[in-house]
Amino acid sequence: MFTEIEGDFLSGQKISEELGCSRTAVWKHIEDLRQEGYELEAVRRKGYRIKTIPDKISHNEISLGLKTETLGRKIHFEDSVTSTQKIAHQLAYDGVPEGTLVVAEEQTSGRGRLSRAWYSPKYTGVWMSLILRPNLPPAKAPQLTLLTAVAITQAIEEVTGLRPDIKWPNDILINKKKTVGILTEMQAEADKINSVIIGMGINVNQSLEQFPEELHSIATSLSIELGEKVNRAELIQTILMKFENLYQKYLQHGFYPIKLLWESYAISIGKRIIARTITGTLEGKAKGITEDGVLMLEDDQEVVHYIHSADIQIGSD
Ligand code: BTX
Repeated sequence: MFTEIEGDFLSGQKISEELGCSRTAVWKHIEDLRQEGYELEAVRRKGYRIKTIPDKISHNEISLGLKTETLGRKIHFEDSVTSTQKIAHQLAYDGVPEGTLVVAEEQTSGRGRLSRAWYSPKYTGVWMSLILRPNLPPAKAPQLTLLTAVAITQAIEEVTGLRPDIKWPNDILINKKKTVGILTEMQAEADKINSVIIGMGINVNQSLEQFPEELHSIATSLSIELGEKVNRAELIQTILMKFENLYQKYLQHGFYPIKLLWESYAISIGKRIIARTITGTLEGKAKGITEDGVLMLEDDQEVVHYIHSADIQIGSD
């Protein structure tokens, strides 16, 4: 009915009469459309009008014009999944080649670290998992989180002109608000990685109202910061290009060149921070990262602590 009326108002009464359903059912369907990314205007006595239709991406849009050698050469694309990580784990276990990418328009149970939830609404973000098979010991896998952060930051800069900051280890912030989350998981034996699965969640085209209330003060999207919509397929292609470039450098020359780039985007270094780890909370100055990507925190007694995993809160300089 909305297609036929071509952008004009359609009253709830008319929809309910024509479809033979209640006004409540109409309202529910309208809410479903909103969830799917349609922007609808509701005006009293006039009804509903579709303002914008969702901007979908497709397998073709991602692969056409992609210039990488291995990353994203095989793409597993889905409209809706529980979590791209879950699918990627199964594919990795089944033996798919390095560079295989799982992309979804929506995740119904996207996840962050420590089983936290990652909000991944339809048609608005980039929710994807990349499968790598580096010939490395498992202890090196966290370096790939930092490499991923650099690749995504460079891609955001190139596509939007925005200047993101990286907060150790896995957040990318714009104007101090979380725009990207990275989740690195692996399948490994004691001394050998079988596969690393890198989950990337990027808020691209959400408006502030499309975030749940509890994220309003801590999260943002590229379009909120830029003031215009961003082409998600182009962003994915650019991330894959940057990633491949850095990954080749990393495999050839080790972590050092990546570390330098990472430091150039890091927001926490030199600042007072609070690090919440599983075993307790530490406070002090962030000195930098080691050659392995481990965070060095110097406390007020000038003791340096090496932090492998934590949530970081940034204080003053
Ligand atoms: P994290 O544990 O650092 O962050 C999770 C926290 O971030 C949540 O507890 C919440 O406070 C906040 N949060 C949740 N959703 C969002 C959002 N959309 N934007 C900003 N903040 C949010 C970060 O974990 C790692 C996230 C990885 C997500 C990708 S998406 C593709 C792949 N599949 C999957 O299930 N996870 C990864």
